[in-house]
This record gives sequence, C-alpha cells and structure tokens, in this order.
Amino acid sequence: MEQTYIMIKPDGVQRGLVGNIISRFEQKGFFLRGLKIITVDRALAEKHYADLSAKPFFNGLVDYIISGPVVAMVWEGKGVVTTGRKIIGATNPAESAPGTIRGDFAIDIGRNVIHGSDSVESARKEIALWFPEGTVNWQSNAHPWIYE
Ligand code: RTP
Repeated sequence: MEQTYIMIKPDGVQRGLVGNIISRFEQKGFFLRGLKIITVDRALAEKHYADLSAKPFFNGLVDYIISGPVVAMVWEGKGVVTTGRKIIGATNPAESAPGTIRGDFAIDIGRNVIHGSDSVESARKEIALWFPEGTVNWQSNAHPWIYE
C-alpha cells in the first residue's frame, strides 16, 4: 500500500499543533507506520531539501527546519501522497483553502507548519532518509470499514 512522508515543522511543534495534525490523517482513514520527534542536523535538512539548494530561500529554509524539533511520520493508505497534499493545502498559506492544515493554521510561506512528499518516488526516498531504522508494519482491524 502507498506510503508518504509527513513532517510537522518546528513552528507546528512549538505552536502545539501536533495532535490536531495527527488527528486529521487518522480521521481520514490513513494508518500511522512511523512517528518520532527529532531535532534535525543541518546535513539532514540540506539533504531533504537538496532539490531546492539553488533557491534564494534555501539557507533560510534550512535554518527554519533545524531551529527546533520536528515530528517525522510515515502514513499509509490508498492515494495517501496526493490526498496527504490536499489535507496539507497549497505551499503558500495565502493560497491554501480553509479546511486544509496550512489554510487553517499558517500565514507565511516560510512558516507553513508541515511538509508532505510530492510524489510516490519522493516519498520512497524521504522515508529511507528519515526512517533508516524502518517503520512499523501492523494490520489494522479498521481495514474492512475503510476499504470496500
Ligand atoms: P514541502 O516540501 O515543505 O512540503 O513544501 P512544498 O512541496 O509544498 O513546496 P516546495 O516548493 O518543495 O518548498 C519547500 C518549502 O520551502 C519553503 N519555501 N519558501 N520563501 C519562499 O519563497 C519559499 N518557497 C518555498 C516552504 O516552507 C516550502 O514548504
């Protein structure tokens, strides 16, 4: 089944949004396969955002991600990469719809609370990067009530 990497950024942790964000993924019907709170070193943050290294905001982005602990998660379910991005909302909170995480909780693009993988291939790479120890494989009893 498809998996995605979701990360609550330092602003989301500091503002006490962890429980609310986890609830949204859980209530949708996705399954939690990995969860940890960690403080990120610069090397890991730079690797995660390597595709953006030429952008003018890259250093500020890395400084932001390493400024406090993040909550790293792996969520699983049918279409979780695309649906996860919908739950999160547009990158710039000024354009995120109300009802999305960024639409409800964020104002500035550089403080947009949460990250979600943008493709199945990115998810695979990001899960390997953030969870080298692996994830937890468990069978939920809710499966027959979520999938037809
Ligand atoms: P993310 O990777 O965090 O889920 O965000 P995303 O795919 O929606 O957006 P992406 O283009 O990959 O940008 C990654 C993060 O960089 C910050 N950003 N700042 N100052 C700016 O113009 C700017 N643009 C992007 C945001 O924190 C964005 O989430």
